[in-house]
Amino acid sequence: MTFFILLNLLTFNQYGYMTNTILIIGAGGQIGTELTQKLRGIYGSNNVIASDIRDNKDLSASGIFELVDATDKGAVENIIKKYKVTEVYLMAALLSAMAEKYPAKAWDLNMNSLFHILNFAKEGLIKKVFWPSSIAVFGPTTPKEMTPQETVMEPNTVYGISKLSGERWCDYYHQKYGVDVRSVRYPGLISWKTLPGGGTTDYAVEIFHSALQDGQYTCFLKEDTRLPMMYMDDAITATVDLMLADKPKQYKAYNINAIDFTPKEISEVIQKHIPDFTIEYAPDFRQKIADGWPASIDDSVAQREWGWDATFDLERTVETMLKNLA
Ligand code: AKB
Repeated sequence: MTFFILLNLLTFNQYGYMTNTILIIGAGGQIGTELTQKLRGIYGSNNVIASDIRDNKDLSASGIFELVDATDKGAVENIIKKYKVTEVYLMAALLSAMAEKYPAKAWDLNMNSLFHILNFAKEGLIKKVFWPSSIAVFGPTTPKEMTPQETVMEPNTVYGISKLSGERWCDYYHQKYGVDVRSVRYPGLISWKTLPGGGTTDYAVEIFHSALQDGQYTCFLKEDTRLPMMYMDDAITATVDLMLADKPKQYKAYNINAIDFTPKEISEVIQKHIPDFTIEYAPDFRQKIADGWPASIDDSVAQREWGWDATFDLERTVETMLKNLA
């Protein structure tokens, strides 16, 4: 087992050296920040190039950092060639709430950045790609409870449409050109290191900041809106484990599950730690997005095929968030 994991950490670059050089695009975002730290721990700081459209002091202090716009094909290609990159994690995206406000920009960023990377892989410039999908690929006609891996998929959001199209393109490049591209469908992610930006599940992070700062939170979703969520450590483990698994015969954007809760339920767990904490509800346009998403996810395929298993329940997530943010 250890032998195979070590083998997966190594690939041959164009000069025949055994090496694995990783480029993370969108490294300054909520997932990218922690993914960069994790991968630098595994592969060494000099082998993990962080890049983002915005400058990031922490990422440049801990290793190589490049400023890049993910839609700029030439600029991304230059970085890949400069560092002889073998693997790309494409984390740059406009999330669900922002995408509703800027549909054309969301389509441009979410789709064209993916095409560039898939084409680099098709041409043999890079060997492996991670591309994040989301529970947003599902829609109002999808079964809401324990949503299966394969089911009705009719997303009604700009973001969901871009993620489902992205999944289909990844599958196409895998089948037609043998591109090694891997994906998970992230649920809402909870972390204390970096704030999320522009998503519908962002309330599940904002609530902790407001609870500690103001003792009060006004939630933009109704109290009984149940959504699938995950603590960031689990999401990073899923990402890294999937990338270290054997080369898949088939492309699949895997459902991954950890916890699901409503705003009321998470507020009650926070109240166990901060008894005076209060919550109010003022649903806005994000309610409609959330209403079209699953309430819980069936991830049995990921469990079976590459041993996925989450470790953070709601109590542990709340405890970890409050301890670190305080
Ligand atoms: C969002 O809320 O848009 C994201 C997601 C579920 O992909 N967190």
